[in-house]
Amino acid sequence: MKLKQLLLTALILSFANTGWTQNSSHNIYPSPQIINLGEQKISSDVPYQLAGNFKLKSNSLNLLNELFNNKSGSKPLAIIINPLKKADKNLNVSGGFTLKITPQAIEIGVFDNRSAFYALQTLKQLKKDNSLPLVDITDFPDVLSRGSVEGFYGTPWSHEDRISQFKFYGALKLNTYIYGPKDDPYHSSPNWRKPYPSENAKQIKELVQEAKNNEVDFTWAIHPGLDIQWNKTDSLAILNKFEWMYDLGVRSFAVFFDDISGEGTKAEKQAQLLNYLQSQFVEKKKDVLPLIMCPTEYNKAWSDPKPNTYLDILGDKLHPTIQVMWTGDRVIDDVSAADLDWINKRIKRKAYIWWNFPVSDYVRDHLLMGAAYGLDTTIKNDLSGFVSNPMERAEASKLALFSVALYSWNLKSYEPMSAWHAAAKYIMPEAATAFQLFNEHNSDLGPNGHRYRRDESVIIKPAVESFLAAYKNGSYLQDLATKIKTEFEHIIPVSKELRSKSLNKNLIREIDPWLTQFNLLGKAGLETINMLEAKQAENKALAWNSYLKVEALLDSIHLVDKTFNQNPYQPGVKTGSLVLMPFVKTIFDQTQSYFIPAAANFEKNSSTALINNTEKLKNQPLQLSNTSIAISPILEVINLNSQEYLGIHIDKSLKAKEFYFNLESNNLLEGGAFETSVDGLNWQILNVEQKKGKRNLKVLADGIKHIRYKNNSANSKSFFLKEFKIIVEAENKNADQTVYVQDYSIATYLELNAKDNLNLPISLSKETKTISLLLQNNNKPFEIYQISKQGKKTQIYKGSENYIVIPSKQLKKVTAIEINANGNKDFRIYELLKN
Ligand code: 14T
Repeated sequence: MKLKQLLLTALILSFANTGWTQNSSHNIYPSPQIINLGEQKISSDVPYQLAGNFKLKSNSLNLLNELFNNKSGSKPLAIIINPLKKADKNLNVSGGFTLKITPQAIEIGVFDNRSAFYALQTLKQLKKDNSLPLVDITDFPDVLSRGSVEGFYGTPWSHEDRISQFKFYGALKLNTYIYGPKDDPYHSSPNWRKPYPSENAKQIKELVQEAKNNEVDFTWAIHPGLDIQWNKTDSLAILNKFEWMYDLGVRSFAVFFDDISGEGTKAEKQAQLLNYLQSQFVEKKKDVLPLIMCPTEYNKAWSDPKPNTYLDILGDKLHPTIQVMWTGDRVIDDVSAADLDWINKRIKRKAYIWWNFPVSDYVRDHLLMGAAYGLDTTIKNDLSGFVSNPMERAEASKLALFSVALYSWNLKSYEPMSAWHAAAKYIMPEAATAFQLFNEHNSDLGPNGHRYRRDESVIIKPAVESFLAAYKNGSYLQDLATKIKTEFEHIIPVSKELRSKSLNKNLIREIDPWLTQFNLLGKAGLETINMLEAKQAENKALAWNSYLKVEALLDSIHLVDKTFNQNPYQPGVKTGSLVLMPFVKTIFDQTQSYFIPAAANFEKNSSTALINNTEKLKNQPLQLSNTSIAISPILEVINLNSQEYLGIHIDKSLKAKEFYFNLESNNLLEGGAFETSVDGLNWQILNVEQKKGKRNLKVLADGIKHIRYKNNSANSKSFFLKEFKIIVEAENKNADQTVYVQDYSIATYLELNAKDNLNLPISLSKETKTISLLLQNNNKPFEIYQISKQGKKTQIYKGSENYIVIPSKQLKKVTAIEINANGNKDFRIYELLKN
């Protein structure tokens, strides 16, 4: 009856306070389950007097002391804290509480110290200008374990990062942190059997303490599956390691079996080990939380669907209190009710969600600052935990973790967009609007092997799309151009504003290369619109100057991409990659034909592509540069079945020079081979000597346009794709450079270098009315002369413009023109046109 009543109240209240009224009436994050906010306020600028039957721990007391003063004289406010009496099972969970502020007192009902801590965190958020509103709150988490799993590949978070996370979690009622960075050798192979060196041990001890201060359960995970032996020695090795961790204060443990192959993957053995740890460790210690395990088949796509296989075995054999992690239908996926239904039946318990967002270890050139959407809001009874695997950039990850806090505490009230906006304000109150704009254009991941994408630039996207569609059909939509221009104008100052105003210097350091890139994108975008406007006004010279500026900005963007964040996986710095960058590049490419009408269509026609005949790898992106083509590396083991292959086709304009591979394998060439082809039909075995699947070949035969690795054996072959790269150069590199000046392309140009004078042979027909020169001279003066048949040299131009038109009647019996750049090294001649 009580429960029913409560639910009814909740229902009524949630109707009474729906949508904006509720959101605007309070700013409590996460949103309380039941809140009744009064109009009246009381002062918090008073001392407090504790009463009731619950003894607060020091972390809660500290919080309380922060909230009130200890001035003598004013009348103290009674804070009455008692254990909850209600028999409501929702409320009687760790962290559940009631909080009532009346003019006389603050009454708090708690289940545990975490409840009190959370009630006080709520008070802290309610407090404004030294006053508290009258309020009646009943609050409890929908999901028992909420937080993060530091489970990514790449540089683990720093000590400082983690401390900062725990404070953030405490304030947002997140209670879980699972330690499992893939690149900590003491978490995984080779050192999982060994104790931490003393310096690390000391830090872990501190972390456990700081987690505790914030009511965060610090879970330490071990990843033994790469080389575990299923014997007594290794069971004891784990037990010992847990003992050491226990001595450092750890009271929660996990065992991860993800991303392994071979012996370690056996369900029975894994279950046996976990049950052993359950009986020999958890049950003996008595103060350790339920074990968590990450299965090898941790998502639906990777699991054997047949009955009585891996997941069912875990379901049957694992001790019922052991929690089992799950990422969803795929490695990176949204969370759906149907999926939970499927997995819960197999593991015979509620799945513990490992949400692979905003982890970016497979798209390391992108920041994942988008909204956290795709989370089902009806599944609170179907999951035992919800943790997010974040980016290696800890501070930037807080943006998504804020939403994870809101979602996992109160599923029904979760609204991704308003949570995302609230997150920007919460994390960067000093410059929330600028931060929001940055986040809006740094959301998508770009094409990736997991096929996981996110919306990006959603507000401006329709304008950009309509504009481009119309533009391609020859019409110019002025209003949209103006709108897009405004967006770019807003983008330009964002990086400066964030850098100067943000109090979170670590956050700025993490995103710094992207801030640089974002600023350049803004400038490039603005200049792109300037170019379009000049073109509309039929001012070719002005348009050309903008074109040069866009080109220079794109060069800078390219340079930033090649200079910063040079990790070996997805090196570089991408921003606005879904909408804004493609807009700039499309207009830039298309505008070439405006300057050189004869070259009507300069759309990219490169046929460089990934070649393969497997379903699994067909979305693997290529990394292209002027000098190389590479298959984007893949972290996981790749299995090529018999006759399957993987390689690169090279466009005809490119010449393959060198080939690099690193597939980290000992038996690559047993039944498998590298093959090359000119036509894609006839293949030749490429003779390679490889060492541990690694090698580079300096000289490739002429004419090769395809290179692949093919499994010619009857069995499947497995390897890692660490590197598969071809060094290329333009086929016509040795051609006369002056041809670039009259090749109908402004993608190519001639640079004068230190040469002062350039002599360009030229012949004019009767139809030629003018000659135009498309140059770049950075506003430095230069001269142009004409050379007649008799060798007579006369000056026809002196000045410093970039775009020069000379009427042909000024040119008499010309055989050549000569350009004198006066030592200006950056002088470029893009094109000489005869009209
Ligand atoms: F255990 C898991 F639930 C899990 O997600 N494991 C890893 C995780 O450490 C990593 O951060 C995440 C995102 O890349 O995906 C898992 O690792 C993978 C998954 C792959 F599909 C590594 C390579 C893959 F190809």
